[in-house]
Amino acid sequence: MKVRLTGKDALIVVDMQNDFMPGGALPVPDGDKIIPALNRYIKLFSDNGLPVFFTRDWHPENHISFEGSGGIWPPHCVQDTEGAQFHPELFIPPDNKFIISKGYSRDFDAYSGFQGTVLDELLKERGIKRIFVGGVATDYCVKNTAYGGINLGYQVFVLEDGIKGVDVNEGDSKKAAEFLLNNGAVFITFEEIHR
Ligand code: VGL
Ligand code: ZN
Repeated sequence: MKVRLTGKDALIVVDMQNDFMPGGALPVPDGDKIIPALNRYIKLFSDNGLPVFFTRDWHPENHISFEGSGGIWPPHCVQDTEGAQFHPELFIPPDNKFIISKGYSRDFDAYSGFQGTVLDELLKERGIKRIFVGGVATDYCVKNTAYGGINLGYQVFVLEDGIKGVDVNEGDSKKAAEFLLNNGAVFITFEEIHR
């Protein structure tokens, strides 16, 4: 499918933070391998004057999602730590970009970039109708952000060449992709964007 970008499109890059990359606290295998592809999307959107949103996991110490605090995850993406920083090779455009922090309260977790954030307001204010979602992890925050967007009325494109999953259980990422497809998401690759 060929897709032509319009002024009603926005890019959402999910959680490309050090702790989710190989060597980090909660690594997504090969999470860093999608950076060149994501950078191509980021430059394309940015060059076309379209907004780019970067979500980030931004947990306090002792966050409920952490093992030892009742959760299932090793501590990760603690606010203001190196692990919570974006990967140094991720291209952050100088303007028309937005950082969306989520999971910032001790007692709430957020797999979706829309949960407890102003992401929906920022998109609606700008007249955005279609969102293009990439990043990590396919089976958690990408899935929930894309699904959140669908439920809020956006047409959602998932970047097939710009996502990676953790697959705690084998097949989780595949299931997440099927779930999103069944709910109306469209999977695209960079080559399918008309330029
Ligand atoms: C994520 C597990 C815990 C994600 C965040 O970004 O997909 N996964 N917190
Ligand atoms: Zn988290």
